[in-house]
Amino acid sequence: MTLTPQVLAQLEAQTIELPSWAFGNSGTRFRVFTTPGTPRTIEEKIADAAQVHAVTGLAPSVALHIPWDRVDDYAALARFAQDQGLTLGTVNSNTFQDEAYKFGSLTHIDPAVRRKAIDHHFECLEIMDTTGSRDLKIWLADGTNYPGQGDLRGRQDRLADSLATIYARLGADQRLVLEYKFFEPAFYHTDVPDWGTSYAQVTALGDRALVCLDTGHHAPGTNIEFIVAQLLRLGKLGSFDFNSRFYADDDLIVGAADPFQLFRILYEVVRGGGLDPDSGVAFMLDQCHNVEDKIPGQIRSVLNVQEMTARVLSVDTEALTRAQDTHDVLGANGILMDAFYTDVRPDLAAWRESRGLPADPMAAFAASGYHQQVTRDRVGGTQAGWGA
Ligand code: LRH
Ligand code: MN
Ligand code: MN
Repeated sequence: MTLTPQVLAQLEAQTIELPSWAFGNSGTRFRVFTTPGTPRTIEEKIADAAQVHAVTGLAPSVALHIPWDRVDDYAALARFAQDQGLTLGTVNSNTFQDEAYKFGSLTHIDPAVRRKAIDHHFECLEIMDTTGSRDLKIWLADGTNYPGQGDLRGRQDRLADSLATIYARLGADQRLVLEYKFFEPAFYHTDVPDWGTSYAQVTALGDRALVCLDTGHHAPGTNIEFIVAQLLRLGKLGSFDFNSRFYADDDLIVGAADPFQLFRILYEVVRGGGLDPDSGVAFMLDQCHNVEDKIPGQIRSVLNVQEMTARVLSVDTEALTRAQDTHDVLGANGILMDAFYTDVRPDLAAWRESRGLPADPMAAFAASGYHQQVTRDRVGGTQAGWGA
């Protein structure tokens, strides 16, 4: 075994939250391909998420996106999730698909539109009160397309006001996490484009406001692991939206495009204490599966995160520190690369089996017949939300 009992104990505590929208149909602006067996309701999305947890033991909670997952009775939904062995996690607000928000939501010049956007966040907080969710995640599409279109400074000020109003409504155990994204759908400027802006805004709010880092939301070449290190150092890393990208906000399977980047990010997470259960750092996926099967896509994703975490935990940190302190440049780099190139999969398979989980979760799901069953049972899937 390469993985020591201490490493396995740390891995045992790791959980990764699944996005409800990963189970629905989604697409690009060119086409949404439908898939037989796609969930028609949030309950069916939760049932699919339960399959991921059943074969991996890694994903005990599901994030909701409102209004995509709006229901009449959230207490009943929470009970439904519980019966499936899951809890309802982060609640994501959505102010990017309503006609009223064409020129902004929390930053809008018109107080009536800002009020509508704030009220939507109050609805999300009420849902969280019922479901027991801890985190309200805010991502804004707000921004402009042309220089001069809006007053950058005024928009920041209005954002600060709106966020303060929402923050004032948080329950004692609730948190607000503010996600940034450098462009899209706005192309000239985005009101929360980077970690610095998110950090400045949440720091003004208080201790229970933190930054959400979506790994797909940076310019090419950005050193994301540095941002992770800095936010952990500042005590302001609230959560991750994991996914991977080649070009823009591709929302592909985490660790697929650049496994080494995922390793480097997770190295800084571990180094900064972000894996400790009391660190408050939430691991989530934010992905869509447009051409591949969705449940296996999510299984592969959580396994990718676990495998890369295991490799990071096998870094010989003592030797690395020694090499760093003595300016042994190639030695230090070699120690990190040794861990990156370590194949932990056989160890993880054996460990899974020892805990009553399938050695090969992908194969176990394929053999379960679940996909064939839901394909027979479900006719006419709903979209994940992008077109809904
Ligand atoms: C925005 C984003 C944000 C949304 C999700 C569907 O690009 O990453 O987290 O809520 O996609
Ligand atoms: Mn995201
Ligand atoms: Mn995104």
